[in-house]
Amino acid sequence: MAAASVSRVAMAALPEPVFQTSPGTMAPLVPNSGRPYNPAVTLNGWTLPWRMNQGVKEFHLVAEPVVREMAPGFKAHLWGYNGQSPGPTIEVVEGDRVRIFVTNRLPEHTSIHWHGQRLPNGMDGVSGLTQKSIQPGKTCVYEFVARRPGTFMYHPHADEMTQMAMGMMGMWVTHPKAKHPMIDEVDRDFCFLLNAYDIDPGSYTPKIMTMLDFNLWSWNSRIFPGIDSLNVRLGDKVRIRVGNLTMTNHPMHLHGHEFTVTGTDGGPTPKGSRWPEVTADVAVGQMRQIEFLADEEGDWAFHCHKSHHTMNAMGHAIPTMIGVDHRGVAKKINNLIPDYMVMGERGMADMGEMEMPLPDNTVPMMTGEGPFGGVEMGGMFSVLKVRRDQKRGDYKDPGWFKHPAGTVAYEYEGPLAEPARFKSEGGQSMPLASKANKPMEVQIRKPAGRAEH
Ligand SMILES: [Cu+2]
Repeated sequence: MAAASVSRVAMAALPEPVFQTSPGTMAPLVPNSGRPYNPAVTLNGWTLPWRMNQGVKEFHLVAEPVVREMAPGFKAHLWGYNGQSPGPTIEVVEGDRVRIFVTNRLPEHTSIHWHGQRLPNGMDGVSGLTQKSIQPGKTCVYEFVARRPGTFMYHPHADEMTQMAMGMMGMWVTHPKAKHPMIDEVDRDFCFLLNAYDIDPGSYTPKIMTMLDFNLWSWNSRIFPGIDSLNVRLGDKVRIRVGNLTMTNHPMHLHGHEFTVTGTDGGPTPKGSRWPEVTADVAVGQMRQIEFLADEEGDWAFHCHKSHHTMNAMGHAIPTMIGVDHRGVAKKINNLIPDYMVMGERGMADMGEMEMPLPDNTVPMMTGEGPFGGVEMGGMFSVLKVRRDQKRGDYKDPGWFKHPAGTVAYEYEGPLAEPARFKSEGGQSMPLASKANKPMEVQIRKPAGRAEH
């Protein structure tokens, strides 16, 4: 009866676009039409609902300017799809015929390339090469069969530098239609994209000309502590699909478990080719799908291993001040600039605690409060939470791990012996050349030519 009440005109029209305003992780979208599958969960994202039209899955993507909350208190003016950057994940089943309507509400033309898909050449989305670009206000239709299962991405192939620097991208998961010899069934299936922005503290719009020196390293346009944790049940088999659309590679590192790379955007990897890892490098334009058994309870860090990528906005042209005593100097500067703070003479950890006044729209460089104090992280960092009592299919944050008694690193309070190395002579396997043993004096010549010691 419900179907009969929908007019032919309505069925012939575009599927109504669905928009998402929340930056939270949406519950998995359980399919209510088409072939069944075990849905994926997009970290701080969502899956786009579809309409079945005579056996074809129809989606409607709207390319448009969006406001993305990258972390609480920090909003960025980006471009994306259907209210968010990245756009929604598209989930289909191997063999599905898919029709995607793409409406352009940007101030310039665009197109969408379906990264990694087998499709007719004219559906590949390369502006100028395989299609006319989609002009502002126009809608373009893409249609193809999702021929092989796997994880793919989508992004513009028109003024790509601008549009990707502004956040236009999304994920695509094609689930296998039947049991697949190289694709295991899993209990949890997460996906997210690695992306990066250059947004000056206090401003809202990314600098699109930046090539390498980005200041915000994000997962699905979120930065720590804005990235949701990955919450699983003890004993779950977990899959994480990570695509990289930044300008550099990201070695993704998981604590406490070993994983294997079970797929790339080229498809599932043969089982005989898999070996255990704790870090997998995801190069630019690549997807890596990792799998592991979550068999250790706890709050396990999961992050990019490039230490500058687990930081938020900072200047890089700051000299190293470790070991420099600022006392006295700071006092003099304070007389001139009352808000002046000494930075970095003991390392940069002080930055995590300091209450330095920040511009209105930004986040501290290193931040995050854990159960034991400051986490001193930012950017590409999250936590895998493995819990015995997490319910099947429950993705809610269970809070901090309650460590069994006697399993947390503790302070040694006994007497400290003098380190043996202070007493030994040398310690090198070969003696130093005699001249290197002499104390050295360094002459510093100032530009004026006056020599000082
Ligand atoms: Cu990185």
